[in-house]
Formats: sequence, structure tokens, C-alpha cells
Amino acid sequence: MAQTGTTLTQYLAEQSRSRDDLGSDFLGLMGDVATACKRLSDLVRRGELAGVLGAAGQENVQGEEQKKLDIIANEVFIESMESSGHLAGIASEEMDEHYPIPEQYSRGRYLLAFDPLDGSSNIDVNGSTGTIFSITRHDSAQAPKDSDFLQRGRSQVCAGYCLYSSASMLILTIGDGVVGFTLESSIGEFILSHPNMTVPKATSEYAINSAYTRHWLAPEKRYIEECNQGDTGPRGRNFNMRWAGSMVGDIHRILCRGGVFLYPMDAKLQAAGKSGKLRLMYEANPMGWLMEQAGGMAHTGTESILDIEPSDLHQRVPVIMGSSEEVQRVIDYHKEA
Ligand code: P6P
Repeated sequence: MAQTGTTLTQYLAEQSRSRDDLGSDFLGLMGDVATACKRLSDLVRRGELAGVLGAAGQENVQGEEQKKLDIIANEVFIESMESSGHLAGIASEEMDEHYPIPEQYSRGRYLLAFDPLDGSSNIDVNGSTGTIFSITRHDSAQAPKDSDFLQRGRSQVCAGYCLYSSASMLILTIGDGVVGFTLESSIGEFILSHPNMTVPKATSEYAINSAYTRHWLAPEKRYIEECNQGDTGPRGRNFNMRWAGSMVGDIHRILCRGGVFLYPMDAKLQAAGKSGKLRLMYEANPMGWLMEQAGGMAHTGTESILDIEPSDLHQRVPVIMGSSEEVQRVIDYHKEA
């Protein structure tokens, strides 16, 4: 009989047998995450034909121009997740405060923080986009407050993303390494395709938006200049640069073949009183845990991302993550600065 492969549901059921902290509630929750990702994958894949491209004509709570699909993605996720009784609350990049589970539905013991459509500036040009999600526990029967979401990255129960690109792929960790599933659209199932994703310790590829070179601080300026000097400089080898314009696209490439992703603090962000560009709760923490689980590192330049005590639902942090040798080098340059 033709082998379909292991589905996400089968994989998680198998894992939960050896993990009494991951019961049927968790399996149900992940089923809803997969459903939401499948719905979004279909909308992204159909693009203009689904009438979902273009600007929404409004800004989000971050003051950023929203795309139609930013709003639709947020609604699709909430609609897929709110009624099953697994979640106590939902926090999203697109909503100022967290979304309480409506009275008519029962509340569960998990919290979901997510970026519905990361890299949405790519959507109108058919570039890679993705949904990033972070699941933590809410061990209380009380309705959560915003502050209940403010848990360190190390306390996540599950973290992952769904990448909408040439294939739609769901990549996640539950603390036992990183696994990847590819959407088999003919049967609407995520099939296990990457059972053990690891980040090579060494790399010759970096990802940073070089348009901000004049704003970089000394450690990043030194690191990138040395990479660009290639085999004529102190690194003694040539480097390559990739910048996907979506964190999900860059992080996925790094999980597949190594690399270092940098969205560091810079003079422009400092002048604007910002503590970084990317958000801790639903970008840096989930991606940081994936990186560490895959054998990489996730750092701000001065502290490990997963150790940060969050202070705000939408707080921003500097991000340097990927192949450990390169992240460590940038950390060392921060120490020397
Ligand atoms: P820039 C997308 O808006 C995002 O949050 C990340 O997905 C991406 O890596 C970064 O910002 C791109 O930022 O400044 O290059 O447009």
C-alpha cells in the first residue's frame, strides 16, 4: 500500500506517549494550529485570485501599514482556535491587548502568542511569508491578563512557524529537537519530512539588511566588514549574503543549511527610543527556542533571548541567531566594544 508518511497528528500523539506534560488538550490545540495554517496556506497560495492582496488602508498597533492578509490571517487564526476549549487567551502582533476567549466557549490551560503573517510586505510580490507561534501554559482557571503572557522564552511548551513558500511547511519544537512537516495539499495533511533539523555550527552566510549599514553599532559593523573582506581579510574565507525580508524565510534557510540572522540594535533604533525591531513574545522567543533546540544560538548581543524577563506584550529586542560559531563571534565583539 502506498506510504503517506507520518502525519503531524500521528507524530504528536507518538511524542505525547512519553511526555505526560503533553496531554489530549495539547494535541487538540496543535490540531487547531495546523487547521489555521492550512487555511492560511490556501489563501496565500491563491493570492490575488482570493482577493487577499494589497493594503488594508489602516495601521496596526505597531503603527505599521497593514496588508489585507495581515487582518485576514489574524481572524483566520482566532476563528480556528477560540472555540475548542484548549486556549485561555490569544496575543497577536495585530492586536494591542490579548484576545480573551469569548464567554460562550470554555477556557483551556494554554496561551497562544503569534505573528499571523510575518513578512507581509512580501505578500504582494509573491515572496516568502509565514506565521510564527509560541505556546505557553496558563495554570489557572482564572481568565488571563496581559501579564500572564509575559513568560520567559525558556518556559514555552511549543514554538514554531508555518512557512508559506514553494511548499508550505510547519516547523516546530516541543523541547526534543526540531521537526519539519510539509503540507501534502492533495490530502490536506502536514507530513513529517524533516525529522531532525539541526543548524551547522559553522557557516559562511549571513542575513542582515545592509541598507542600515550607516546606523550599525561597532560590533555589527566590525563583524559584517570582516565577512565582506572575505579571503582577503581576517576571516580567511568568502561569505555570502541573503535577506528574505521575512524572518520566517531567513530562519528556515538557516535551519536547513546554517547561517546567521541579524536584526541588531542600531543608532536609528536608539534615536527612536526603540529596544529593537523584532518582537520578543511572538518572533524572537519562538524562533530563538527553535534555534537552540536545533543546536544554534539566539542572543541580543548582550544576553540570551530565552532568558529575557518580558515586560510588555509587544516589546522589541535585538536579534542575532543561527550557527553558534558566528553568533558567539558577534557576542565576543559586543564584549570587546
Ligand atoms: P526590514 C517583517 O516585517 C519583519 O518583521 C521580519 O519578518 C523581517 O526579517 C524584518 O521585519 C524585515 O525588516 O527592515 O528589512 O524591512
